[in-house]
Amino acid sequence: MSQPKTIYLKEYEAPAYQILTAELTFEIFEEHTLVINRMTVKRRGDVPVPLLLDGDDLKLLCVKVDDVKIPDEAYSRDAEALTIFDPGAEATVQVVTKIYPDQNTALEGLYRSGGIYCTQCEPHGFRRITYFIDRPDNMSVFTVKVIAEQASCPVLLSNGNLEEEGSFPDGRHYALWHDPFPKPSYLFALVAGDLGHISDSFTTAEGNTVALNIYVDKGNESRADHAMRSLKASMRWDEETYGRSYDLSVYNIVAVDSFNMGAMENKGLNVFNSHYVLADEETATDADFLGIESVIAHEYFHNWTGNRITCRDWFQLTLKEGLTVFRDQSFSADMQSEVVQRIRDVDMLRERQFPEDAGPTAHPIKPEQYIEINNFYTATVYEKGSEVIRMLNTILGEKAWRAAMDLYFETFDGQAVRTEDFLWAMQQYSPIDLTQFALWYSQERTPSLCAEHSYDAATGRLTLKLEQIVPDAVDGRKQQPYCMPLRLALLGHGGEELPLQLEGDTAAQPLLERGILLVTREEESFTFGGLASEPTLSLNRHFGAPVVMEYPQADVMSLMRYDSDGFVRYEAAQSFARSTLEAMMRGEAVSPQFLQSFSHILEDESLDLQFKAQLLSLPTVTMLMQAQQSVDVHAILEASDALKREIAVACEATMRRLYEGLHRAEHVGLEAESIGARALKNRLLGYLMAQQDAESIAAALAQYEESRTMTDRLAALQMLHHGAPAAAEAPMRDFYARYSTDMLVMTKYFSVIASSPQPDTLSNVRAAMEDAVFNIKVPNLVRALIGSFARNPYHFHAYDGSGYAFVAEQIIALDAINPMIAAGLAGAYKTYNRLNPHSRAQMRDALEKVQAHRGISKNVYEIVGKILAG
Ligand code: HT7
Ligand code: ZN
Repeated sequence: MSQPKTIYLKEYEAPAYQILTAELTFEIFEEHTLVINRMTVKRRGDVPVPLLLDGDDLKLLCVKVDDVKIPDEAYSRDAEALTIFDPGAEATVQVVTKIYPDQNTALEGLYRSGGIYCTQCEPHGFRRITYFIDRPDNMSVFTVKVIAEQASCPVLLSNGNLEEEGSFPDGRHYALWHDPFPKPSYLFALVAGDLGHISDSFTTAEGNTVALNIYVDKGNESRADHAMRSLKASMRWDEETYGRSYDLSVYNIVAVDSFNMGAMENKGLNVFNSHYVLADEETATDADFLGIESVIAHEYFHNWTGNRITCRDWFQLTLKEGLTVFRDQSFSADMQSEVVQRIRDVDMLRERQFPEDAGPTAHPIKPEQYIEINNFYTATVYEKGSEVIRMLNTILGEKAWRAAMDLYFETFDGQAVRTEDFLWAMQQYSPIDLTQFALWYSQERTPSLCAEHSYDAATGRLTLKLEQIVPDAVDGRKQQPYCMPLRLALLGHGGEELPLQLEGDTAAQPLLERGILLVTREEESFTFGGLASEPTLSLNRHFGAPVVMEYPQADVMSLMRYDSDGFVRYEAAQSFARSTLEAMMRGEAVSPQFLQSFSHILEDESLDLQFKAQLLSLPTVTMLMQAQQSVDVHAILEASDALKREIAVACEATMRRLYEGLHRAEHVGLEAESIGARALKNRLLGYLMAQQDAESIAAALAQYEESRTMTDRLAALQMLHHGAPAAAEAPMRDFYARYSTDMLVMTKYFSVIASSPQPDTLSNVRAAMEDAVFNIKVPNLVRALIGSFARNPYHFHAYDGSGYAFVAEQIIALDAINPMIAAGLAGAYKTYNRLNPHSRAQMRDALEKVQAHRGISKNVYEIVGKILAG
């Protein structure tokens, strides 16, 4: 392909025109859709300039200015835009385009999913519907008329409020929607089809009634109840926590099966991947239920952080995404257990974002350049973005945070703004100058914070030395030390928190009374006095700073047992397990202290069950890879499997007793205790199954057969298929027979197949691709089968290179169908630069085949190019 264009933040210019209003008529026919788009446009400056309207893959039928068809020489067209040379200072511009939703497999713009017409416009989908100033700093008031056949499309939806509906004598009907809030085109949405729905209502704090509707495929209505409950809880939470109420009289959600991501926050008409709407105990796991609660909340919270206040340009994406992830994480922490949620969020950050930050596609949460913006909906922009917001929240403290957020909402409501505007609002209430803090927006890669302490018994003083290791940027640029809040405590022998008596310049530490040190320099020391004996240091509590904490002196055994900060307890357990695995990789035996600490947790009856299940988990392969200079996946896998077996042998009797006690019929609900019981029980069964003994296999088979929840059934199925494939044959057949008509459940079946360590996994994946249920055009199925395989460390990294070659082959095939999904899959190769030489050479071969393929999309081009250059 020809060299794709790079877009730079520094080259930003406001558009020359604004589209004040857009009246759109969609005439939906079986084979195509006509889009009549009538815009009022206003030039910003005094001098005549061309009006540039973005367009992609459109068939243009007509252009009019002020209701008169314009001659060919008054405009020009290329693959990306329609340019009208001089429409005047104010004009009505009308364009008519013809589009083909059925042929749209990229799922951007207007497409058809399982018979339902729906749209996805963020970031650049609207230009695949009509010519428009398709950028977020152009905000317009939309009025939308949808016309379609009544029989096949009884439901016609768009943004805002329904103004009018009616029918025509030819069997067609229409609906007219008006959204009074000016919005960018990426928030536009349209849905048409034959859908069932559930309805409810919500009364806002201001006393307005909002109609709530969730549209789903007919027959699935009862599976939307949890989503509705989550929506109402989110609406109440945003009122109570941020004083933000909903602003239209209707909130519609539509679930579709083919969707590129989780969901989309279109104003008043969210479109969701059905995975994040549909759930019941028979078909959804506990993780699915939690995922629905969190994604429903996320999209709802965007109404204020994203829609009412939007981004000036796509470089500002974290302005809405980082902030909204922070808001949804806080909501989930309030709905569930705070520490369990924090551990989940940190796990996810370290599992997905840290490797991204360590690899060749690392970028700041606010990137400065891109080729394809779709490649920047990343864990960095979202999850690290949320951690940066969390640090601001920590620095300000709850009261000042709320005041600063109020100021942000009041000042920028109705505008398209930058991260600098957000930081301005924060600065007004911040106890510190945020200039250095702003580096978190412009620098990439994860810093390490190395801690060392010394205690002087004679003076009762402890000195803590901190050193920030800030890696260079991907392009070799030197980066500066950060300003970060470090939560800490000094613990006495019984785990009690001792007073923090900092000596020296305490004025520079305004957050100390809240147990927070501000770390700002590359190297610094802090001395604490008044300590009768040497305390245990508890550092980076609650994971308040998103860093790799290196503290070799940490007293992990005490921290695991006594720390009052649940996150540090978890961190100590993980760190002990990690050093044990590293020792095993060096050929050492498992230390008795590790096994003792493990059984101490196992037998602690005071622990919350979900938290206990987390404390008993081992670091993932991805986490262990991060600590290796030259990654050897197979050594990690061998050590991990061996440690699981050793733990199982050492703790077998206790594990069996606890398992039996937890495997009770009454544990079916969604309350924390039942979720915890399932989490712990399945963690224990996982260890027991590592022995591959008859008793454990029988227990897993019994669990599969008796299970009344998908959580238990799926856990048993996975353990059997991965650990005892012969015993798993009947359950696998049974599962397929039960659920083969349910696409969402089949994604679980495909994931089980693709994530197996068994030697026949690749051939099973190839066979599954031929299964009648599999459809390469449905992203959920691709992610479940091919995506799970690409994350399967045993087979993706197969010694003979077959895993790398298979995924490359799939990327090429998928790229012709859906470039966004293909580029997502290419992310699996991000470990390239850190692999051992043998694997690296195999990976290079696979990636070069992708790169050399003719007609590769710019999505895949950008990712693969960066990986190979890294
Ligand atoms: N704001 C949305 C991001 C998005 C997206 C969603 C669905 C399909 C394609 C998409 N491209 C970008 C989702 C969110 O963060 O809430
Ligand atoms: Zn979002």
